[in-house]
Amino acid sequence: MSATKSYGERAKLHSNPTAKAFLELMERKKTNLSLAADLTSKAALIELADKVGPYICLLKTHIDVVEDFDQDLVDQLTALAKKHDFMIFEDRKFADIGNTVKLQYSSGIYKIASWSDITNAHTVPGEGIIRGLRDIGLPLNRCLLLLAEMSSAGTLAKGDYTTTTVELARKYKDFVVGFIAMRRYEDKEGDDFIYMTPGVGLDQTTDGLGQQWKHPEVVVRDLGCDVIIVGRGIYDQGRDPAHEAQRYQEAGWKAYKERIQL
Ligand code: 5FU
Repeated sequence: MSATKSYGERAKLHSNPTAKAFLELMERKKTNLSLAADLTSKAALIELADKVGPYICLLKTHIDVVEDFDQDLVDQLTALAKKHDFMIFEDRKFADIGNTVKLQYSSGIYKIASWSDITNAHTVPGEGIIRGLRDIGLPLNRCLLLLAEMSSAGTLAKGDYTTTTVELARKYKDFVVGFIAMRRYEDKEGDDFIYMTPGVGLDQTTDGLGQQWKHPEVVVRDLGCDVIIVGRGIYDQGRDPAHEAQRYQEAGWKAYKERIQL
């Protein structure tokens, strides 16, 4: 069961090079925290990534909310990823047919495939979306998460939709390394998916717009997820991002240690 193995043990066994490198990074840096950096200014995003960088394994971006986006932002984020030892995940949530997502992933203003180690996709269109993204991403050593569930109230991603999404991930294991999910699913022989979970908060439970925040203990220890994705809990006005990130790093790591019973 991958839930009770350490990230380091899982890294040794993993067949996907990017997932392997990511699991090694978490073990080395002792963090399973991803920052959801939903800021609209380039300077603010860079400043936040630099402050929080020491505590995270993954910087999650929504690059299309940045008002003054340019290639220099990408260069600076990539440099910070090297400086602080984290990976980058553009939370693009692709959702179109294979041919269109190939263009959206490789081209346009953002050229996501050229800089984002990990991205994600809905499975609404069927398996063509995975094949399209894989054509672009695999030669660049990128990898994909599928949205098997969402954190928001009333989400339609549940039941058979989730089950079929997991089956699709198994079919394209060379590129699909995990899920956006609210809990860990039962492993089948040979599975080792990475479970990343948004909707995590230490201090609040809702934002009044459908977001639902759970405690890291529940998410990692009790529900078996691997990575906690935290945004406003770290950078909301009045908070000290480095201090909050450290709190979340400690809480996430403690919950993980309890899970693997070290
Ligand atoms: F796929 C999902 C999801 O189901 N829920 C989410 O909240 C993604 N998210 C993202 O995680 C969302 O787009 C934000 O970027 C982030 C959560 O930020 P918060 O400020 O911690 O609520």
